[in-house]
Amino acid sequence: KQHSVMAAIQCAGNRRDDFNKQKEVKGLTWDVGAIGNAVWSGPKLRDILMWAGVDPESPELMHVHFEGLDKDFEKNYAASIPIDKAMSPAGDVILALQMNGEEIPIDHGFPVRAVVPGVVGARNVKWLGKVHVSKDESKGHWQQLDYKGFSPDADWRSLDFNSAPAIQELPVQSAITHIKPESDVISIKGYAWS
Ligand SMILES: Nc1nc2c(c(=O)[nH]1)N[C@H]1C(S)=C(S)[C@@H](COP(=O)(O)O)O[C@H]1N2
Ligand SMILES: [Mo]
Repeated sequence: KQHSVMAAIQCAGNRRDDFNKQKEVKGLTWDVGAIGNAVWSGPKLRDILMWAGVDPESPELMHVHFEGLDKDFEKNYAASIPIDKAMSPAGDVILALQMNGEEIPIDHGFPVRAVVPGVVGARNVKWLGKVHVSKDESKGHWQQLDYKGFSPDADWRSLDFNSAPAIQELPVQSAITHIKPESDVISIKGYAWS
């Protein structure tokens, strides 16, 4: 059964340039644009996993893994999400076959993309090649050695990545994208996301 969900997908690095003004952080210096909204359509991940016989109550099955067909660090891109997010009866995680009612553009994950609304971009795996369920979290580079949250007093030069959990959900975000003075008013545009 096909479902549609509108989801803004945001990179954890969105507004990193603003962070840099407070304290130096590492990574591409994104301004406010590392976020994008679309309507995604495809089967629910929950339905696929139930069809495949996955028992949501099994203590052996804690994380759903996604593997992309692309490689970096000589390994396929890999990430995982907690099973509760994937299997919740109210769940909205889908294996998208369409974006805005058309084939997904290649840059955004053609032919299949895992869309995990509310969860950081890095877990919304594009060019999806494989899904599996495991007791452990993904060992992928971007799950273990990047995209983790640290306290403000941490210094990126001396981070112990094993000491922090992988980012899944993100805090509320908002930004102003346009400020245009008109005759007697100022027109302002922006976005807010939670
Ligand atoms: N297979 C695969 N999926 C991926 C990535 C990747 O490198 N490979 N990058 C992730 C990251 S870090 C982000 S922020 C989003 C970006 O999605 P977009 O290109 O549709 O904006 O894709 C995610 N999914
Ligand atoms: Mo990202």
